Amino acid sequence: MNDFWNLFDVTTHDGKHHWSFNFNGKKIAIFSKENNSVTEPLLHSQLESIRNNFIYDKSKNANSSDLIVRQLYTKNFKEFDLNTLPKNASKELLANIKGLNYFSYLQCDEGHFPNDYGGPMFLLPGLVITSYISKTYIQEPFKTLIAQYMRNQVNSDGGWGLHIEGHSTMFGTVLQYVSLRLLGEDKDAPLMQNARKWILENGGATGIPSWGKFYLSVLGVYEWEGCNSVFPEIWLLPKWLPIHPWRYWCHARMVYLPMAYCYGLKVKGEETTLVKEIRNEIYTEEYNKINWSSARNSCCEKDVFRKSTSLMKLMNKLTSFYEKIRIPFLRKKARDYILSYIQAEDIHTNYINIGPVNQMINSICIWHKYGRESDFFQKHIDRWQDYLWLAEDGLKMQGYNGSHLWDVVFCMQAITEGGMEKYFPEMVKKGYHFMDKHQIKNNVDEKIRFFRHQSKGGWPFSTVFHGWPITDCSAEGLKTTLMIEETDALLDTEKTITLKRLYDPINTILSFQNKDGGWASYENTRAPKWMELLNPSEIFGEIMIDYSYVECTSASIQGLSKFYNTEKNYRTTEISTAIKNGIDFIYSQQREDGSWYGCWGVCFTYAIWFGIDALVATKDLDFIDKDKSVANINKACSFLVSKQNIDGGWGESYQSCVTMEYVQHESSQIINTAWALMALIQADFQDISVIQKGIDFLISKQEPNGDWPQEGISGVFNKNCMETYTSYRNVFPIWAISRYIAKYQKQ
Ligand code: LAN
Repeated sequence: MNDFWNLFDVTTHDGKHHWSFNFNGKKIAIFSKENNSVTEPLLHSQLESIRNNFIYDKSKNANSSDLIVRQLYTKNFKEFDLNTLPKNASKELLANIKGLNYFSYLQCDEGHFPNDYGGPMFLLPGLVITSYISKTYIQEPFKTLIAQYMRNQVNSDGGWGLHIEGHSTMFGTVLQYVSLRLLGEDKDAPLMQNARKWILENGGATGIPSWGKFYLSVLGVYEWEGCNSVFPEIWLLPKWLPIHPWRYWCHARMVYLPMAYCYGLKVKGEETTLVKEIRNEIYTEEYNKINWSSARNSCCEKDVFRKSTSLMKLMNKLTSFYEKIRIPFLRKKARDYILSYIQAEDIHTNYINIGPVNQMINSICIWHKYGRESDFFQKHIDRWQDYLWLAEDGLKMQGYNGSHLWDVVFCMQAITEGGMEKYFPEMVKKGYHFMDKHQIKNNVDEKIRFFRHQSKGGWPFSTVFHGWPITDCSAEGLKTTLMIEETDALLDTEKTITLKRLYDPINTILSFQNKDGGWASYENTRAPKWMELLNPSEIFGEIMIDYSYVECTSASIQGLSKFYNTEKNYRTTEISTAIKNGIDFIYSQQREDGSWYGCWGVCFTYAIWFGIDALVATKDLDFIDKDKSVANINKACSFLVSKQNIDGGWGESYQSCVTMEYVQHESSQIINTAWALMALIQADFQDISVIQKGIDFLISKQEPNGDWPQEGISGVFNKNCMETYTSYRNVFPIWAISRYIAKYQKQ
């Protein structure tokens, strides 16, 4: 551990985390709402020293361990007083108490667990480019810490991947290269020379995927003519057309929305000397000689995940033809509409926006329309910090504004399943309070005009301020509330999430169900699957519509069935029909070999845990075909057992997500092991030795203070991009052991 980081202080406020640190006795406030700037200019030598304290060796593990926040939060760490436990306490109970005692220190006063939610490498460049064109200069020491993160995450071949563990791609490499240049890096520094070599040897920046072409065009180091059209008028098409964007997956919709604004106006920053220099550094030919229209469809082989389809090519031809004859009146109408949409999203999300990509592109639009000094733009800048996170590898941008609610609901379930609330009642109180505060209380304004699903009663992934409800977060919220209320961790007067407030999530969850019986992520599926043929991104799979997912469906079924078993007087018939159809969807997604493919975690072990939990939770309901469920559960167990390693653990590589076939990790992984165990224990798997070996593996990996080490990356989106879930290394081993204790060691 690094003493330097002891100089940092963290305070949390309003569900957000603020950082400040002392340097040589000077208090330097960073990311603080009250004071968004550095109080004293830093000397070159001080910056050098900061940089030296953030040297990270990626070759051991690309995933940093979130040491800074953990070191800060455990400053006054004390071991749990084991004398308060029964003399014959099992080793599993002791491990769990140790694990929870450590984890309790990571819970902040608001009840959540601030942690690193990084992973993707294409987010921070969005911030650097936006700040550059809008002349929102990034102050020190942020600038140094951002550059340091990029430096730390370079691959050994000189390039950067789509995410921290990924192989080098044109997208990752050009974006980091350009960002580092904007942050002041010399083009002749060895890091930059290597990166440039990578870029030029792989065909140059004309081969950057379309999202990269977009960012480079806005910066002015690529020409808009070299981009396929993102024509704003698409928003004026009749809504019944399957290609109308209101039908897209909300993340795709909310990213292509501001992109269309920028494309329509060919938004571009000032042509500075640096911009002109970069133009001469990243291409294999002279900038002025590049054939932009042929560059439109070029994409570096190392980046391609989904090849452009014939339908997409046809569409591109039509839209580039339209671009030549575009009708000014329609363009203006579309642009005005898009702007009103962006501003509605700003209001709905308190300027946080649905994700890190639309936050930056919306900022560009708002800057372009209203200017740098405008209140609207300043409100955006205020929110940039919500996406930033500092760990021992530097300052990074997260995939979301945090995973607050998600961590809380899992932790609460991990505690209550094993009866651990009697040892950690305060943790449960704080967690429950967080869930209470962050349940979404109202629908958004102009819900129909802006195609928003109902929100009331749902739960978000992060905070109520973000406010987009998610199917499984809502269901986990409902289930967790009921689980906590069944324990005696709360006095009756503390049970503030009243039954009536649970009717709202029931309504919302029921309304989220798709025709195929499954649940998608944020909304219903709104367009046919063939829309995926029009996925323009090259690098992501399944982004066009919101599909039904095993994970979201399982969580929704579990939430509904928990409620169904508790309260029989509310929409009982609809709930049972929804559960039945949901289970049919789960059956339909199970592969011949008994497994399920995971879309949001790495990978099969994650989805099998969800699949089995849904089948077990419902198999005894009188409208479910018990024999079928049991047979399917057994098949899934056999699959899991066939993947267990000799050391008792399970380990899956993120390549499982990409290839859609189970790929063993080179070593057993704590998180995969915990998921596999939770599934097997829930399934009542008969060969206890399989389970015992897994539990022993988890315990053997636990560190003396109760933490577990950070291993490989464990989250994913759109099949190809990975995401770090730092709390998982604590929550899941604890939960697996809790489940074990509840099953085999009931006191
Ligand atoms: C997330 C994070 C949470 C995740 C779960 C709740 C775990 C999942 O069960 C449903 C899908 C959801 C909500 C999800 C969807 C995609 C997100 C929002 C992310 C993985 C976090 C980051 C990612 C987002 C799309 C990143 C930006 C990239 C784009 C392609 C726009």
